Amino acid sequence: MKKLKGALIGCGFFAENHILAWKELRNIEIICVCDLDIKKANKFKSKFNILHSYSSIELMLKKHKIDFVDVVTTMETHLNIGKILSKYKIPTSIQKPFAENLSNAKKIVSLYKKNKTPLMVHENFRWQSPLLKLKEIINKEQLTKPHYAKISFRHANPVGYTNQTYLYDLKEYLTLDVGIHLFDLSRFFMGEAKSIYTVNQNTNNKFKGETDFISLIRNKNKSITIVDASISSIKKPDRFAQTLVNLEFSNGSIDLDYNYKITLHKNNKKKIYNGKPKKYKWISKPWDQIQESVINTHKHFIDSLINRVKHDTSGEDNIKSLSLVFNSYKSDKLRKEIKI
Ligand code: NAD
Ligand code: 89Y
Repeated sequence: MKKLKGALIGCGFFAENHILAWKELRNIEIICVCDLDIKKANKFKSKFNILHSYSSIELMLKKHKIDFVDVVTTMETHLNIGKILSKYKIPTSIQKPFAENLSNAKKIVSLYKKNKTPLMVHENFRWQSPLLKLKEIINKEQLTKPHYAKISFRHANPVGYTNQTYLYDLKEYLTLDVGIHLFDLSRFFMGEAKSIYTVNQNTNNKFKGETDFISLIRNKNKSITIVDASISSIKKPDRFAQTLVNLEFSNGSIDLDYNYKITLHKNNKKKIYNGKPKKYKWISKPWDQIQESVINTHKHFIDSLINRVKHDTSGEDNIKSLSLVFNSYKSDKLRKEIKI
């Protein structure tokens, strides 16, 4: 089978997970890497045995025939990068947060639409093994009519931000950085939202933005989701980077607890499952479930390209999660429930 040739843009902290995950897929070869800082691109090229490194995206695209691009840069760069890649009609996977405001996200989507080019947001939490397992059990056990969800990401492990120091200065921090994943999970399990009410808090003065938030979402199917997150939740063992979930339906309930333990309650019985991520040599705690999900997310990106179907987390789809994020900030600011 002919390998698809890809390029990776942005050789920073999280890109190491992206490249190691690409190496797990047999039908892929990442032939180029690009970073504005050529020293970083060169170092990345030698560390991961890549053929070419660049500091200019346009130059890279002019010199090579590239089937897809994986963008692992921060949100404020996405519109400019999207303008270039969509002009060259290169199918693109782009990291979250998709953009720093809704207007830029919509501009990126319309550029790709105009150029008939596939665009996926690398929204990886729904591709984590424990969450995929939850979804699989819900479908298999036919849990129906959801009425309640609680989706929680609380920890106090500095590793959740010390590698990403750009987060300290954001006026809007945790909802944009992590809430985006959790709102996407609410949509994944409970369907689309109708409104949101949020209270933000700052419990760590290293950060300009909120470090904790609680959101209440009314969903179109009349169910309610509570989403909460914190970087100041002290527990032993620490919970980073595990998303904990409780879901209730008309005929049962299911919980994803610490250490990937899943408990199903149905027909007056309790059944225990294990949602552990798969093991790979380069994956380790506490990032394991995030690292493994990068492989699953890449696979979804490539499979959808090959089968010419729209990605589950296409740019268009991600605007719905992003809209929850910005309406969440609006709700906290105005102290009122905001219609979506
Ligand atoms: P980083 O700052 O370490 O790396 C980004 C790199 O992109 C930098 O080296 C920068 O020079 C380069 N860059 C910026 N603009 C560029 C351009 N126009 N052309 C080429 N290179 C360019 O950032 P990071 O911590 O690796 O985060 C990248 C993204 O990944 C962020 O959006 C972050 O939120 C996301 N992230 C996602 C997860 C997840 O689980 N999905 C986890 C961590 C980080
Ligand atoms: O940036 C965040 C993300 O997207 O997943 C985990 C993280 O790296 C820190 O909480």
